[in-house]
Amino acid sequence: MTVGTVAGVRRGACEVLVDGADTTIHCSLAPDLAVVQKSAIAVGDRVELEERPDAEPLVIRVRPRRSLLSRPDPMDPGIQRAIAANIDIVVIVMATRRPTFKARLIDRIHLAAHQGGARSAVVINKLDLADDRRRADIEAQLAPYRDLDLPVVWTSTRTGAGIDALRDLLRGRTAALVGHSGVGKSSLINALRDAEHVEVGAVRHKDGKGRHTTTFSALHRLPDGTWIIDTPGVRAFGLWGLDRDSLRKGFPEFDAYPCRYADCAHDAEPEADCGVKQAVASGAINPARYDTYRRLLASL
Ligand SMILES: Nc1nc2c(ncn2[C@@H]2O[C@H](COP(=O)(O)OP(=O)(O)OP(=O)(O)O)[C@@H](O)[C@H]2O)c(=O)[nH]1
Ligand SMILES: [Mg+2]
Ligand SMILES: [Zn+2]
Repeated sequence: MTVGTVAGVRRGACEVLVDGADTTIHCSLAPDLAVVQKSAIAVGDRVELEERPDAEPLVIRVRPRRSLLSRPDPMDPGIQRAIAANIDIVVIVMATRRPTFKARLIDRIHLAAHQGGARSAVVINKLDLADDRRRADIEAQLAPYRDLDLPVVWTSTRTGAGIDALRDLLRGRTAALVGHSGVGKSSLINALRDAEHVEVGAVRHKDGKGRHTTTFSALHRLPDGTWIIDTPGVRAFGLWGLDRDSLRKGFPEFDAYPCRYADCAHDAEPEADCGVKQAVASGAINPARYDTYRRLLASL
């Protein structure tokens, strides 16, 4: 049987890197996979192929996944869209500026990674564009994530700063780079490979927003055996299958502050009854994290 790893997905088709091969081959999806392909097949999936004499190979089965990063389809939130499968670590990529740093996205992607069975790390790219004040401001916003033991790496693909540290962090693992358009995900892959391999696109001059240069996820292999999945920039990041329980697990720092009632939602309850609200008021819990928690709770 031929087995390989999905390196790219198109409508009704995908690119597969067959085990032991150096180049990908174009394959068609079996009809039962094609109809549900947004959730059924993703880059990183392990697939079984059926060779056909007069046609390209057919993907007949997707093997069970050990992890999956997914989100609701932005066009149709009732559909789960798989972003990357069988990943060890989700690298949440931000820029110091151009586009604007938004810590809130870290909460959401970290939660999605956790729900999907992967760890996460934060990369702050475009270090070269930040002065000392900007760096200190971002560092302060990163405090809650450092407390959660998320690795943080500052990088610049312009100066090469942090690239070796990132390579060390990812070595031997399968990673997916996720973040807003224009933060430099594809540029980081080029830097890690030490080659101009992936297309990158300039951010818009007037507002520093990305132009959505990468339109499909793609799997890249580094010389040291690390696998990296480049993904298209996200505008927002919805959470698939979020419930009260998984939300609670996403904010473990709240557990240190017991409330009067065990089922406290830390929302409309009076502050006198809510240890979490008191901890926010005293500064012991980061107010931005609490704000994200409340928004996510309201979205349930
Ligand atoms: N100053 C500076 N610019 C960078 C850095 N890294 C990337 N860029 C630039 O940022 C722009 C966007 O880079 P991309 O790598 O295309 O960003 P992306 O995250 O892949 O964007 P999408 O594919 O649209 O999601 C390009 O003009 C890059 O040259 C950096 O460390 N410093
Ligand atoms: Mg890109
Ligand atoms: Zn409470």
